[in-house]
Amino acid sequence: MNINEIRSQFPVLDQQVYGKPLVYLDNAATTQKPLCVIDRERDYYLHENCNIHRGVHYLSQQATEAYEHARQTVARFVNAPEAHEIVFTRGTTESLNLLATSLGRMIVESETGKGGPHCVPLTVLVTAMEHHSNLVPWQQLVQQQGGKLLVAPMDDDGVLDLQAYEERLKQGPQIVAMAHVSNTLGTVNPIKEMIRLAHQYGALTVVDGAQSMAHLPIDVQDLDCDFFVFSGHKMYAPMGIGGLYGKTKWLEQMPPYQFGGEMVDTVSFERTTFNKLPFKFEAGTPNVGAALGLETAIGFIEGLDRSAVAAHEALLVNATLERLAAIEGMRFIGQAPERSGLVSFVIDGIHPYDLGTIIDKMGVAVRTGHHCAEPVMTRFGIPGTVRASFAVYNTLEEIDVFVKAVSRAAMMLR
Ligand code: 7TS
Repeated sequence: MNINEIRSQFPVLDQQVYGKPLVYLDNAATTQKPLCVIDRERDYYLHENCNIHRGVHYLSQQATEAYEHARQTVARFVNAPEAHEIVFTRGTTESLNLLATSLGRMIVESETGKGGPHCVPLTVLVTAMEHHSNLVPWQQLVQQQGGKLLVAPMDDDGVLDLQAYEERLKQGPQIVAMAHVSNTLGTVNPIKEMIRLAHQYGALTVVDGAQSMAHLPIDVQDLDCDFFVFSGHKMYAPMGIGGLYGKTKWLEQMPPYQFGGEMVDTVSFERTTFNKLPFKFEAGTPNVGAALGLETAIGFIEGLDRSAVAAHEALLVNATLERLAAIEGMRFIGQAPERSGLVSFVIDGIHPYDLGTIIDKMGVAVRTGHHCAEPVMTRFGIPGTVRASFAVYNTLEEIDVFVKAVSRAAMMLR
């Protein structure tokens, strides 16, 4: 893999901040975008912009075709059997809110009989390492409903306790929502086994793939998950686009999430019937340009040697762990043997925010804080971590700059 050639496709990396070369290690928050993605979106607005699915005229038809082609590309990328099983959303958060609302209603209605007077309390199982996006929507759903949120714990290394997970499954959750990769710990969860177990106990499974899509091959049929959600902007695509995969049999039964144009079939003042999949879940004008950018980003990822990328990212993680370990008071948060793409840590006696602020002045961009996973911080008894997260364009030289910056900052703050 020629990293310099790859870096040349990301002009944003080639700049100085505070007079220092930028070292961008905040890729779990959002990756940078290659020129091909930027150009694709620009081209759309230069030549193709039009609202879709509604027009008989040339531009509208072209844009509709391109948008639906992007859907097919996403379906192929995650090995979904049907393109209509991919619903475009703004990203992971919107996908999860859609599911909490719509899937929650589907289960309640199917268990009580439509319009029945009694609500069946919903039970949802999540893991202890969820991002707030895969926790709060489920928590709010069960709370509104008098139901229960169950949490599968993890050990001190940030590894999920599979036995405790199975114990929770015995309490009969209807839905299990799990991070594929933790955004704070880097843990890769054994989701295939978790999905198998969940199904054995009759639960539906939702996989939060926000941190995995760019790093790991995804095959929703092999995983047999019921739903898989993701954000484009964490996989070299524009912001404002993402999606969800769902098995047809569930998407067919689920009620719409938002109402308006596009998602309807016929409308009168008395009654509305809804459009077929996936349009039933895509109310209003979608972000067409970003969807085309997402398709191009998938092409960018597929154009790389994915096993070489994984090896490169593992090299960056291992080098970071090894070099940071020499710093006095270093404590890594998340030491799972199966990990991906990031390193989180605290240094005794130093607030992560202070450290992040100082190394920012040295040109190094990392994230500090709770990373929208406050319960993880509570679990480890810390206010937050410093997190360095990697993408294909990061180099060992950048790791060196980062480790030296951390080391200097730690000396200054002691
Ligand atoms: N789930 C996980 C595992 C995430 O890492 C994130 C974003 C989300 C859900 C939400 O994704 P969104 O695209 O809808 O915002 N994670 C982070 C992060 O780690 N730093 O900034 C955003």
